[in-house]
Amino acid sequence: PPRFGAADLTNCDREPIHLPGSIQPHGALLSLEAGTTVVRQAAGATARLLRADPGLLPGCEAGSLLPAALAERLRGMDLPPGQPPLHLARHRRDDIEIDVLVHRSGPRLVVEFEPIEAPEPADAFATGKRCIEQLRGATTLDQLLDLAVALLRSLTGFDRVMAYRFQHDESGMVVAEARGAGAESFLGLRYPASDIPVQARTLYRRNWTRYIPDALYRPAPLFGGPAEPPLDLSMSVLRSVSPLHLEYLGNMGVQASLSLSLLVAGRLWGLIVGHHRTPRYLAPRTRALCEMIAQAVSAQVEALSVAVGMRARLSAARAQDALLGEMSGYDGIAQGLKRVLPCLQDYLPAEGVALWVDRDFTGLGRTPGVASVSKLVGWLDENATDGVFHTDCLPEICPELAQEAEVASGLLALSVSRSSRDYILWFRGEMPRQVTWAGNPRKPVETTRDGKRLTPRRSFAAWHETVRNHSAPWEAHEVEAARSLRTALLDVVLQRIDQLAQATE
Ligand code: BLA
Repeated sequence: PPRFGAADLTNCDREPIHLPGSIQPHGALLSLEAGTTVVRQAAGATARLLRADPGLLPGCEAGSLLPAALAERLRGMDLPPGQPPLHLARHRRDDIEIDVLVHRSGPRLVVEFEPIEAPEPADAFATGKRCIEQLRGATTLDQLLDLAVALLRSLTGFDRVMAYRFQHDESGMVVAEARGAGAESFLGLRYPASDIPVQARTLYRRNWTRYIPDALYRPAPLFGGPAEPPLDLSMSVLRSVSPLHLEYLGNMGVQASLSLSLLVAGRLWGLIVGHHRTPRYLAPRTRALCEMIAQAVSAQVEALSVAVGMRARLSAARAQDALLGEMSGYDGIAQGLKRVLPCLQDYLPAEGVALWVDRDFTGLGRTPGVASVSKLVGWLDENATDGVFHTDCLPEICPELAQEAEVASGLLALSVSRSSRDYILWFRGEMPRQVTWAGNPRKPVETTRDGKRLTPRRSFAAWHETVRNHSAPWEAHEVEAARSLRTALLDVVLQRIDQLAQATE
C-alpha cells in the first residue's frame, strides 16, 4: 500500500487513513504507555494547551504537564481497545477551557485535548430529548431524513446539511437537504462509489463522526520516541484526513465539514454530511448531540424498514394461503398452477407472469413469447442454481433476451421442481431512468493544471445519464415472499407424491 498522503487514483482505496502520522492542529494529542504516564508520542497544539513543544514531550512524564488528579486517573486506566473516546475531564488553563478525551489504541492510551472554541448548547439534555422525540414521531423515511437535516443544520449552523444514502452499487445519492440562502443545492445528485473509498467506509462503521473544522489546515506531525510504531488513529477525534479528500472538499468549495455515519442493521446505510464555506468550529458537546441524533435517525430508519418488512410479510402470507387453498381443488400441480395464474400475477408487483411446466408455456399480462421463454428457461437451467433467481437488468446478463428489454428487463424466476425444470416467471418492463451525477462519474479524477498528478474531479456540474435495460428493482421482501411461496409449493408437491404412493400400495 502507499504511504499515507502518497496515494493516487490507482491505490487510494489502500491508503492507510488510520495511520496518518499526524493530527489536525486545533487540538493536541499524547500517546502514553498504558498503565503509566510516560509520554510516547505527542502532536499538535501542546504549546498552547500543555505549555510544551510536542518535539520535547516524548519520554516525559505526563504528570508534570497535567493536574495531579488527572494524571493519577490516566495511570489507573484500563480501557478495552476499539472503543470510542471517553470524556475524561473538562479543565481550564489560563483562559482556555479544554476537554480531555481518552481511548485505547493497541498498547497505547491516546489522550486528546480540545479547546472549546465555539458556544456550547445551553441545555444539551433538553435539546437532545426534544430532537429524539421528534425523530421518533416520523412515520416515513422522507419525513425522518428531512427532519434530521433540519435539526442538524439548526444545531450546527452549517451552510448545508445533507442525508446521503448508499445505493445498491455503492454510489450515493443526496436524499434530503437543508441549506442556507447562499448555498447551492445538491439534492437528488448521485456520486460515484470511488468518492468514498472502501477502507474509509469500513472505518466509518466503527467511528461514527468525522470533523474537519478547517480543511486548509497544516497537519501537525506526531513526534515519537525511538522506534515508535505508527499509531492507529482510527478512533481519534483529531485524526488527520486524507489529503485527497481535502482536495475534493476544496474543489467543492467546502472549508469545514462534519460527517456522521448512519448504520442500519450493522451496515453503513448512509451519511449525514454538513458543509460550510468558511472554517467552522463546533464544541465537542455540540458534536456529541449531533452524534446522538445520527444514532436516533439510524434506529428509526431500521424501525421503519422493519415495519415495512412486517407488513409485506403479513400480506404475502395471506396471499399465499389463498393461493394454496385455490390450488388444493386440482389434481395435478401443473393444472393447479394454471388455474391460479391470476393469483400468481397479484402475488408480486409485476407486469406479466408465465408458467413453464412440463415444457408447456402459459402467460398472463406482458410476457415475452414462447420462443423467448423457452430460451430463457435453458439459460436459467445453466445459470441459476438457486431455487429463486432475480435480476433487474436481464437484457444485460442474458444474451438470449437482449431484445426483450421492453417487457423483460426485470425477472424473478422460481423453480418449482427439482428434477424437471419447471418455473414460475414474473416479468417487469423497462423503466428508463434519468440519473443526474455530480460531475462525470466515469472521470472521478483529473490531472492537475501542471499535468503531473491526479486529483479528485474539479467539476461537479450536473451530468445526465439515461439508464436503459433496467426495471424497478426487486425489493428484499418481494424476493423473500417468492422464496416462501417456493417452499410451500414444494411441500404440496411432496404431499402429492406421498398420496400417489399410498394410492398405488
Ligand atoms: C472521504 N468522501 C469522504 C467522505 C465523504 C466523501 C463524505 C468522508 C469524510 C468527511 O467527513 O468529509 C464524499 N462528501 C462526499 C460526497 C459528498 C460529500 C460524495 O459531501 C456529496 C455531497 N475521493 C475522491 C477520489 C478519491 C477520494 C477520486 O473523490 C481517491 C482517489 C478519497 N474520500 C477519499 C478518501 C477519504 C474520503 C481517502 C477518507 C478521508 C478520511 O477519512 O481520511
